[in-house]
Amino acid sequence: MKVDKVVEDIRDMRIRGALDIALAAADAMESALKEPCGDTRELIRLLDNYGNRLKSSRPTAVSLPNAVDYILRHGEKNRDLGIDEFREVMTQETKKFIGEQKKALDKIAEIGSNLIEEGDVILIHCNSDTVIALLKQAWENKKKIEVICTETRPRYQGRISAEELSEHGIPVTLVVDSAANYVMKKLKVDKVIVGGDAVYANGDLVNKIGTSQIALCARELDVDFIAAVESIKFSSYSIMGALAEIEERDRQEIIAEGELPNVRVLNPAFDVTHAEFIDTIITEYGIIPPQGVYHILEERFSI
Ligand code: RUB
Repeated sequence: MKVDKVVEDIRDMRIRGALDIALAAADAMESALKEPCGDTRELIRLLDNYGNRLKSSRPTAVSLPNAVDYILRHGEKNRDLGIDEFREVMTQETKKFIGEQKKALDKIAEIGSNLIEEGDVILIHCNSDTVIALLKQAWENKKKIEVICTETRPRYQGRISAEELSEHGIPVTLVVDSAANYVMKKLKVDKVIVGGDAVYANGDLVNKIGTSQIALCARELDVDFIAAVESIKFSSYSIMGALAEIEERDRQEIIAEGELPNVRVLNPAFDVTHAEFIDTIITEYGIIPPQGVYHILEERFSI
């Protein structure tokens, strides 16, 4: 069954990155709509159950519960339809949702590429589809940029970014995470651009572990720190004080099994960069300061 496979793929990070996780969950919910069920109520119960399983596959990216809840809300709205019509309407809604997320990514790439200046040296962290799309767009717009990728231990998503960008012809330098401060000075970095897994109503950004240290260095060196984030990653839960759970992953991602048995190994996968360190957030609605997140939440989720 597709939902089980997607849950497993998200948990084991074969599907990763906040946007892809949301798209895969929506796609799995869409295929669940085809499952045999006696009536609409039964199908809604099944969707609820699948939705909960999908939501618990990885804890941090808010795009995942946002995507599932979007579909479940539409399920509730259409609960009085007969089963055939319900399947049809919900399939269309889910496809529309997926289409909108892809459009949001393109829009951010377009808006973000306008922010890039000729000759910019840009440091990125981890592997964000949104950031990669933005940089490729800037390159296609004939801006001669250079990109520094941190390798992003322990899972080395920075290598994926380096490969994707270099295959596109963009000059790329790969550095260890702890070189961020050094290279920002040495290679005269103009901008840091990162993606996001969650953005709180106060503008704080949750992203791959190490992001907040890079933001501190950027502030110290007066380098622009920019987040490129679709609004599906904005957390309405944060208004009620429910912050994202920071995933802690297995120690064996850092150290071989049996090594240093008496040492505690902590492997957090994400951290929080406070709004005061973020200069700009690029969303599909345009460029906003971190303080603008609340207003988009207000409009999008009618809080
Ligand atoms: C990925 C990560 C990415 C965001 C944004 O972490 O932190 O920066 O998810 O990515 P992981 P995108 O590899 O642990 O999932 O822009 O693709 O949504």
